[in-house]
Amino acid sequence: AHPIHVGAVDLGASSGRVMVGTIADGRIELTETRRFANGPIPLPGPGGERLYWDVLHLWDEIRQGLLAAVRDVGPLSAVGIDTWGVDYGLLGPSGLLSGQVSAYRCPRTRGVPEEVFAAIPAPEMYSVNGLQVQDFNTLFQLVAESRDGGLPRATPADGGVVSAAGAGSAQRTMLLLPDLFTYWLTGRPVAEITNASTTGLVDARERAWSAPLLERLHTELGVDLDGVLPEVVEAGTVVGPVRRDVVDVFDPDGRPTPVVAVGSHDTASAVAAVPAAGSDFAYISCGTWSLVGLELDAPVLTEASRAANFTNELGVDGTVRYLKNVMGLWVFNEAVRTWREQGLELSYRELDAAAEAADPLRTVVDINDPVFFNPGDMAARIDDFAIRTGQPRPRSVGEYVRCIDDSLALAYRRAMREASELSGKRVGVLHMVGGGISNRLLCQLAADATGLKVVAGPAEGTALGNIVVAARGAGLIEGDLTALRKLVRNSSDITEYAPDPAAAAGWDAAERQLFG
Ligand code: LFR
Repeated sequence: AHPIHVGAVDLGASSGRVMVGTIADGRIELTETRRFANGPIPLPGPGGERLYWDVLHLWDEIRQGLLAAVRDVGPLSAVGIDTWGVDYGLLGPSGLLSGQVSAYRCPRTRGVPEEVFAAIPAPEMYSVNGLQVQDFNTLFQLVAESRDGGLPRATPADGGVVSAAGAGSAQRTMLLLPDLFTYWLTGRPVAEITNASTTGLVDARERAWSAPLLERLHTELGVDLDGVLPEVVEAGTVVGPVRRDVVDVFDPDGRPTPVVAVGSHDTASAVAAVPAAGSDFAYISCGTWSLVGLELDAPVLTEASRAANFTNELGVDGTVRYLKNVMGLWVFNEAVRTWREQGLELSYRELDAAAEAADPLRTVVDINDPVFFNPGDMAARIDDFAIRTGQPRPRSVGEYVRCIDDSLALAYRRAMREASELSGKRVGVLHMVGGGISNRLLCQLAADATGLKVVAGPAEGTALGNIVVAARGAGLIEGDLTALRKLVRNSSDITEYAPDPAAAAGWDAAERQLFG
């Protein structure tokens, strides 16, 4: 049989890439055809700084990457796109992008959740959408957007007439970023469910927009989303052929390549690629964020789950991703960025070696503390945290990195235990996927802190999860999630880490000291 080439566009908050997965002889070989930097761009705004994505640049990189794929590797039999969650573009009545695309760390949503919950109580909301509360959830962004005038606001008092020009929000279409790029490629607007589930507007049980929630948003907050949200599709749906006048990408028969709505939330693609054989696994998707959790058949919508801020995001093939956002390597990346600005040029390898040599658990912070959310000097914030909690400040770059790694592992330990308790699911093994697994110390610490065997790999989990779902959606391969995972496993470098039983007491003590 001829090898099958599948294009995967995978955009992260700090970098993007276009990959080709070549499927042959029961395994997938990856070729990267383009890699580029990404990051939020600050602009001055009313009351402070705003953060935006340069989507036109991203779009151009996607086009170049896909053209390079066909040119350098071969015709593509399918294409899938995934990005981080929650962010979106709005189309105007003619289908053109209207306005800029805000980045999820933009402070415009500060205070918005509180305002929303004053009108729609948080427990009521969680019982429907099962979503963790983060300022950046699309729902909160839309409230901020309508306040800024980007989404015309309908007040109940004026009967839904929203502006002098009469351009109501009904004339906007909201497309999450992967759906926006898919729209530009195919001309068809859809909302792929895994990413739609990060908006806060989806009924987690029904896997559809929640009509009652939309109604409440309209009547209580004047945010009218009637007609704004596109048709929901499950992951694996062929959205349509690529428009060759837009990007000349074609399959081996010379026909335009089908674009498949894959698990378009990057975390959904990463979880689809967890190379688990059984079902008693937990996972950590390690990138800018660490997403820590379990795969379930049904959402957990209990009050205890809400109080612990666990999320029920939706996965491929009817699954639920029951997980917690842990601040992740963002803190490390920002620390390194600051050190480089200060003239300190150290490679990741040197930094990891220095962390490995440092004393364990000397300084530990609550890595999920909001002080670590915004861009900036992380070492200074660690110092503040240490002083505030009566701990010694790190004395060297190695000690700072060790503090970040130890603190991440401690957060993994807590999230893992909570996920298991709240869902009632027993966990036997911990899979780690994503670029962060190149940090071997972090993998070992995750094993030690959780007491679980860690199976690390693949590093390119998101791209592989994208590729297998795209390939199956286009009818190129068959099989359930277990079969797809086997294909991923056959294609990946996997490293196992055994927990060190002697380490357990130290983690108990660190947790007690920090969290009581
Ligand atoms: C990871 C991720 C997380 C989401 C955050 C913001 O890249 O998609 O799952 O909570 O980014 O979208």
